[in-house]
Amino acid sequence: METQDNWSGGAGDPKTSGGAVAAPTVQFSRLNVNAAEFVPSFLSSKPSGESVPGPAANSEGPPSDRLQMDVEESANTNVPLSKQAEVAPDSWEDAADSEAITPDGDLIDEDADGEEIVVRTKKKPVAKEETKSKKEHVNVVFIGHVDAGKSTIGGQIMYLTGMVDKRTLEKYEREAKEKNRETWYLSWALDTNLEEREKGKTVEVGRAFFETDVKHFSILDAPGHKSFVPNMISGAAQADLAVLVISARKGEFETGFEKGGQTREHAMLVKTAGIKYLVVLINKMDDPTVEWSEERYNECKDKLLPYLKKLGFNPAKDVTFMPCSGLTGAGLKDPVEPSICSWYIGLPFIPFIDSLPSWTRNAEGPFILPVVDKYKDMGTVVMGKVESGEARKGQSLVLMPNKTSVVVDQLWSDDEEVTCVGPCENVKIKLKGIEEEDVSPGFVLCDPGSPCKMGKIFDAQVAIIEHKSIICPGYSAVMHINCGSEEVVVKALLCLVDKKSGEKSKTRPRYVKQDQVAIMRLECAGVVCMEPFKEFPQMGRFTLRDEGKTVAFGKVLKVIE
Ligand SMILES: Nc1nc2c(ncn2[C@@H]2O[C@H](COP(=O)(O)OP(=O)(O)OP(=O)(O)O)[C@@H](O)[C@H]2O)c(=O)[nH]1
Ligand SMILES: [Mg+2]
Repeated sequence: METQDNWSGGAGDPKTSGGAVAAPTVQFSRLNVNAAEFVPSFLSSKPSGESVPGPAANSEGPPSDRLQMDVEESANTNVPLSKQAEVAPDSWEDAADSEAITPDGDLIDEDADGEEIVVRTKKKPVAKEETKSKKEHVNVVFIGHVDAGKSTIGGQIMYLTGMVDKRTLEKYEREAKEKNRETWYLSWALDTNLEEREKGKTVEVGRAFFETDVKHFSILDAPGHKSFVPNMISGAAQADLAVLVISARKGEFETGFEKGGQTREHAMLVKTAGIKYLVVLINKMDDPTVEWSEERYNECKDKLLPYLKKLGFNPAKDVTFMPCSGLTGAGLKDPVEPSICSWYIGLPFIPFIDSLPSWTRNAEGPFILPVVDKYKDMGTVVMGKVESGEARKGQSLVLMPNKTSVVVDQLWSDDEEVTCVGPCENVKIKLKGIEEEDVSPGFVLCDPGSPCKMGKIFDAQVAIIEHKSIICPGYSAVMHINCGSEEVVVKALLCLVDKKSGEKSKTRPRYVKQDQVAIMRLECAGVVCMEPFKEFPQMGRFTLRDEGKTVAFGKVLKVIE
């Protein structure tokens, strides 16, 4: 019997702590309550009895029907997962940074390996008749190799939770058919531009949201194609939870996981982005080459696990595997029919992510919003995920690194207009006092009382993961830090760090190579918003990419100037 292999094996509602028999109720958003079950024509014309009956294959009522999950068999979570994660062995970065040596021989106190965000000044202006989102916000990024089914799963979830109605899907299906891409119609809910629909490939991170009784989930649908990894990185930078989508179809799992496939790079990039929890959806289980085979599921799982472990994910606590079909919807909202799949008894995907414990929300800290994107709409609108603090209509903020003073004119949390936004929310903010041309992704909207740090030259601990030749001073690459990117040059190599013991070499290395960790001084082409990792992990970790490949990842130890 395959149970949900989740962290600590329990998927019980963390809020019902200690309760051995927790039965949380998940209520979906009441949008489109009347949406009828939609069965695409190309699926309904298939011979019956097959495992491909249409999106809401396993739901008996309309998509937004009340969903009740009895988690009795897996509700043994007595320790909050967030606590468990704290004690989980972490990646190289925690082991190898206890003391960093500056070129002057100074010791940088780097012994705090926690991921806690430093709380600075308290600031909470009072506003009357405030409108703000009341639910807990969770940002979920879908990652994985090209064509694994990320957008299809995203679209299916939108349908199952009543966010996309039957008529829209029928329209997508008709239009997709005209483009000879009929099986792609579900992905159209997230692949919205022409190029994406014509080629059947996501280019920009798609955004959508759905709600349950207690949580508001933002979907970030990342592109799988290797040309768009930079977009994927900015999606990962905004996420709290990553969902690695794997195609179980014969040949596809192999291509996606072999060298060159994006499965490995994506998993590594979300780990580098600081995401601690991973749900691995083994998708396309309905495919004729799979037919819900437990053997194939286990094969995929067993091959992936050692790699995920190597990245620093603890299989017992940080990773949960589950089978599904994005195309039919099986395993997403409702349990898969036992006649189709009798061996998996864990929770389906949506109830499972709904049952996860809360993510840290730092509402008290200063406002910080790294800008992911911007556009013009009768003013300058910036988009991104609030990392900490709150912002209200009329509030004065500063946009770093240019220190431009701006005033909040209008705010949206996902698509809903509000007067106040808070941590973890995916927001749009219209600003007064700045032109759209003067904002770039990677800028950070801050509280004027405690703006984020910025710099051009900094020391960092860098792990080289893939590079054929040696890296010497003068080497340049593109650094992706939070939502921005900038060209950087290695100014000096300061010391090597032993990966196991964390010990630093007494002499300066002449070069570094693959699989080594070094402390180096880097210089950016322009001024970049960054914070020492120790003080604000989300703004202190970065990736170096060169010639379309992720070469290294690192963390900022000290901003020099
Ligand atoms: N049989 C089957 N096909 C699926 C399933 N999920 C997705 N597909 C098909 O796989 C193809 C790719 O799906 P997408 O959702 O566009 O894949 P993606 O991961 O978003 O791809 P990129 O955005 O290019 O990275 C489409 O033809 C889908 O119909 C599934 O569960 N079963
Ligand atoms: Mg896609």
